[in-house]
Amino acid sequence: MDAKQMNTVYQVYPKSFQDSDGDGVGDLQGVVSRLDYLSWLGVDMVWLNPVYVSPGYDNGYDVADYARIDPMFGSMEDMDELIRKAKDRGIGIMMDIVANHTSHQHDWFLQSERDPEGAYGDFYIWRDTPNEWSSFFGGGTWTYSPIRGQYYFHAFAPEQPDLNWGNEQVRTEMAGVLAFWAERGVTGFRFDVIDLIGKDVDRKRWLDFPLMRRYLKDLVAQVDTSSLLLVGEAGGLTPDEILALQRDGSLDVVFNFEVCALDEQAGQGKWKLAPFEPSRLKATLDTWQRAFAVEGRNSLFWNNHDQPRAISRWYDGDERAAKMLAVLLYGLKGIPFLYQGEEVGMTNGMIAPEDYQDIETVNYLRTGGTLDAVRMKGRDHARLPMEWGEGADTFSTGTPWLRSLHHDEGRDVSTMRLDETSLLHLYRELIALRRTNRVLRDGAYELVPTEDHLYVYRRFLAEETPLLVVVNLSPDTVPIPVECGDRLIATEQVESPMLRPYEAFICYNF
Ligand code: TEU
Repeated sequence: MDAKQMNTVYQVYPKSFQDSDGDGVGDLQGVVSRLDYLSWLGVDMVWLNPVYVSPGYDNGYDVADYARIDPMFGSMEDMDELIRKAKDRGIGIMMDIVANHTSHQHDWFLQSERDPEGAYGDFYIWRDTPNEWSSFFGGGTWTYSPIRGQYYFHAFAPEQPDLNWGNEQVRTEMAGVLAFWAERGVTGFRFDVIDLIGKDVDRKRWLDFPLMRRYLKDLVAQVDTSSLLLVGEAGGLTPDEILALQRDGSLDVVFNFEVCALDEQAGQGKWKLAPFEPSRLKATLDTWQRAFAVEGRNSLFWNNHDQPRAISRWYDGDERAAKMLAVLLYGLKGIPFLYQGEEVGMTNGMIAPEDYQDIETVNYLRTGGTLDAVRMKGRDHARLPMEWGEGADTFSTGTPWLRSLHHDEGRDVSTMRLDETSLLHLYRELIALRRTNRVLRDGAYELVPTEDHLYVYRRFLAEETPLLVVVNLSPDTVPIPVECGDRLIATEQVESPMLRPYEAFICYNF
């Protein structure tokens, strides 16, 4: 398996995927027990959110030891078993590399705090006088350490001090982390907020691109990544900057969040909601598809552990819209990322106000935030336990660490597996189609001009028969605007001369 030619990556949020020991928290043996399901679904890589030792202020994105597994998730033996058993099924494992910051309990930080002149003294960003800058989780970016008598910088929580990427030693240590996991047999890395390694704290700039590019190149050059899929989470990069990193061989694809922000008021942060407009979805996707129409690749996703369910935020949970979004995304050029539960149409559910746990949401509510915004954008809504089914076949035999007060009837794996017309089967067919159809996987992209409530695009590759992806973004029944050949896949079972509400299909274009 060539990881660089990956078809579909499935994202597992380990805390919420499958609990194997009844403590209400998902774990690595739980993932192992679901490998047959993932293999049936047809995915070829699993991105695991962080499972390293962590005090858990940000659910594992505060790493205290990159080379050990948190006991909450199991042991290194469990991890090795997962890598091995996944490989037996042709599935690779992608590790989440949190390189911008560590936990305040990481040994590097403890030493940096105590001994400014020591080996780790310059591993973090220390200043005598802080400037005024807001962190992503609310509050300022600087916290005073009485031990060192200086302030340290943190883009996120005070428990997540930022590493000093200007220090060559930091890059070498992080390359060591990559090498450690590559040797254990993982097939990819997802670099958390990797654009932030190039920030300029004194000038209050989150991104100095040439700096970021240089640091990342230096990191990647120290490890053999030729057969690993490199994914960067980097919301601040332009398409041209991404292309530059792809040419460098530093990243294969990048997560950008323009689509996720379509229901936000521009520039006002994630909590200020704006009505979702399908025409803007089309325009944004089209811009990104054009940017990588010939060279490079996009990442394709609707949700992740930070982005609550798109069908809840945009389409009131409508299952027809879920199918439409599936066909729309799997028709595009790039690598699709499927977030656990998306394949059964999981929605944001309903969380009791006192049950919110995410640091970002808790801070927001504490400082006067509204529940309406949290119910749409609060990250806990993306982290509800996977809906496997009823009875013994559930997420946990114990009390889940996070609970939804509302469950959508029939939207679970065991129910949908029995129904060949279900969303789950549609995803399985789409994944299989991308595996076999070169045009879908590698073909160029071209927009077919239509009215705003429709999104029609063409995919073509050399002498292969081109494809058309026809999507009705609206809840209205409308005429089909183009001539279509045979259909390869569709949201509806029976063809109709009109496009029904949220209908979508892929057909040949003669
Ligand atoms: O997220 C980065 C990021 O940009 C978030 O601040 C994002 O804007 C926010 O979650 C939206 O609500 C990554 C991880 O995916 C996230 O889980 C971590 O909390 C964060 O980095 C810090 O490591």
